[in-house]
Amino acid sequence: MTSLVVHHLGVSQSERVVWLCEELELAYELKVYPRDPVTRLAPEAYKALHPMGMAPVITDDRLVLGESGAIVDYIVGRYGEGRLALTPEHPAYADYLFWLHFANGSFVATEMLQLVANALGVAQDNPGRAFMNARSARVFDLVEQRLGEAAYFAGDAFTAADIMMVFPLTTMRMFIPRDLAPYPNIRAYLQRIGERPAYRRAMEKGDPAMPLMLS
Ligand SMILES: N[C@@H](CCC(=O)N[C@@H](CS)C(=O)NCC(=O)O)C(=O)O
Repeated sequence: MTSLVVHHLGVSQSERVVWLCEELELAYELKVYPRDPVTRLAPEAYKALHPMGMAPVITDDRLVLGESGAIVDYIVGRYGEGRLALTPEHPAYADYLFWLHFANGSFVATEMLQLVANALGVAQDNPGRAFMNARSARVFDLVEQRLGEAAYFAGDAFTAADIMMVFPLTTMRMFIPRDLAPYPNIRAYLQRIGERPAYRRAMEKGDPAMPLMLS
């Protein structure tokens, strides 16, 4: 057993960390925190874990670490033994880095604009909507194109870049709906993801009541 503890907030991007640990078959401890039933935000016990009070958070001995990308890099680097990451010598290294960072740097960030606009009641004919919709369409078009070129984001092999990219393609659509009908490559990719035993195990452990947004 490692000293690694994954603190998973229900229906959130910390599902990635549970999934990563399952893919690597790590001996980790999972603590699940349901969202506050009224605010739908993280409960006080979760907020107390890290100064940012957001999911995901891991603890590892005396370390407390937040931020999805940092956590994924940490676990892959510390416990991956070379699995699920590409090194600078690999021909697809730049693709690996691009998608690993695109997931939160551009994809989640773009979709969050829509979430905030909806929460603020921004009118559908507000000119800002056209900007947001165009940016969101560019994201989905780019992802669709990539999945027409390669089975996984970094090429032939499943990597941590996929673990970062799947959350905005799946669970995030519960908060910001997006019809995947125009995106056959994304739909085929999500079917492949859904066949991974580690993905199934992670979702069953972290969010057993949550529908899997694989189509
Ligand atoms: N960039 C951060 C974003 C974290 C984030 O926004 N987490 C959401 C869950 S998807 C959260 O904690 N929401 C509940 C809250 O803010 O109380 C990361 O990737 O770790």
